[in-house]
Amino acid sequence: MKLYYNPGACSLSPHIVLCEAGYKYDAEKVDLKTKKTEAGKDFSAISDKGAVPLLILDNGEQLSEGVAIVQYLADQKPESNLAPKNGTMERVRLQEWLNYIATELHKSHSILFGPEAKSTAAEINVGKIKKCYDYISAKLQGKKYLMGDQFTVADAYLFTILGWHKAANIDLASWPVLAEYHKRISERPKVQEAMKAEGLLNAKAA
Ligand SMILES: N[C@@H](CCC(=O)N[C@@H](CS)C(=O)NCC(=O)O)C(=O)O
Repeated sequence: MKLYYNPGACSLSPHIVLCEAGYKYDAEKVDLKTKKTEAGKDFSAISDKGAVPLLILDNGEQLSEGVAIVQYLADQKPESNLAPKNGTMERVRLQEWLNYIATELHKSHSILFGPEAKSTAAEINVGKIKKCYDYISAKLQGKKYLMGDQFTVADAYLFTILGWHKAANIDLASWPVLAEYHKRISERPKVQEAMKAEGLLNAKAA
């Protein structure tokens, strides 16, 4: 299995899941501006979306979309307890979180990384991100993880996106529940392993 990633980008979420579930995997860095991989390949020729994360399965099949990738990885290793069993209400609750993070939180950041970062639209999106922080913070009150006591793929995803607060010029300290949650997850050994593999541990966060 091989993960195409960019350090600290949304591909960190499946990278964490690969480590948490104990997969043996390869990883190749992609420069999202030049679309070149670290091995010098043209990433646009590999991925028709030109976006990370992209997972290449052992049979050569490609899997894109972070939310699909993390659930696939969790389901192949049910003993890792990274996702409740398919068909249960708990699984639907997990999907409810994954979809919220993807559509409301993750994508509100995209404009902040492009040429419109200083636009009014970007400012509006920062407001949306803050509203998401309010909502998630209230839901996380008194809980260790999004689904309760069990770390799941939704936490890998939320941790990754919360790591972008500086790019949104937001001080996470204004949401103490989120700041503690982010710190708690950052200390997990497998999260550290994924971050180290991406060269993030001694670098300044985005
Ligand atoms: N819908 C995709 C979005 C992936 C995405 O936005 N990837 C970003 C990095 S966080 C990317 O590769 N952007 C480069 C580009 O679109 O040119 C998913 O959720 O996996």
